[in-house]
Amino acid sequence: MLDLFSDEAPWQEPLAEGAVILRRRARDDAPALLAAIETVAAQHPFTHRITPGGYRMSVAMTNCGDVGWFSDARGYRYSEQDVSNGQRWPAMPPLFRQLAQQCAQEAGFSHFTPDACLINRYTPGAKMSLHQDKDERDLRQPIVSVSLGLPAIFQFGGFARGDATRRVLLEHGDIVVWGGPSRLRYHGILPLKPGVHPAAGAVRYNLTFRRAN
Ligand code: MD3
Ligand code: FE
Repeated sequence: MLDLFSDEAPWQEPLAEGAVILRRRARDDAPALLAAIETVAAQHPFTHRITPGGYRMSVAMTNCGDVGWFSDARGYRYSEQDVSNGQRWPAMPPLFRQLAQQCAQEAGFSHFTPDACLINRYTPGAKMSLHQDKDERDLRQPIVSVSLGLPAIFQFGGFARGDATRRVLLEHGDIVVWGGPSRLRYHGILPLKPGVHPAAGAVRYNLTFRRAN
């Protein structure tokens, strides 16, 4: 007999060629992921970077792994050091690497070994304008993104900035794997709505696992 009340998470939702949402895939790992974010942030606090155009980003960022992504007046790039203090980024927690690798595999990318994890923190009103991720050396490698805390409306478009966009709600525990042709799609996050999430508080976190070098 069909049990309508069974716990069926996680489930997969294909988005586009090479892109799939693993809904609630990180739900059970969320407490450990949030604790690991705290540990990373205790060593390398979240900061609001300045774009090459001179604007302060509304999203606060930190990193872990061999290299970290940031921007300043000189441009967008990966670096082995946090330029604000000259220190190396904290090592990527084994749970982070294992989860990203496992999810890439579930989405059909079997040799993904991330060397960078960008951690974004959104507070109400924070947003990320439409952009492409193309600072990584090998664009055949996917990006794995993990959403935690408050829900956000994710926008994804085509291969030119002006292409039509679709809106997708990303919620606590959702993981998206972006590879193949979808790797170069324009994407962004609409301004975060205020709220309080029981596990994360009044914020949204997004982890993106990347192969930068
Ligand atoms: C589609 N972060 O850090 S995650 C980013 O929620 C970024 O913080 C957003 O875009 C966030 O660069 C979106 C979903 C995502 C991540 C990487 C992608 C979608 C992507 C790379 C290519 C295409
Ligand atoms: Fe991005």
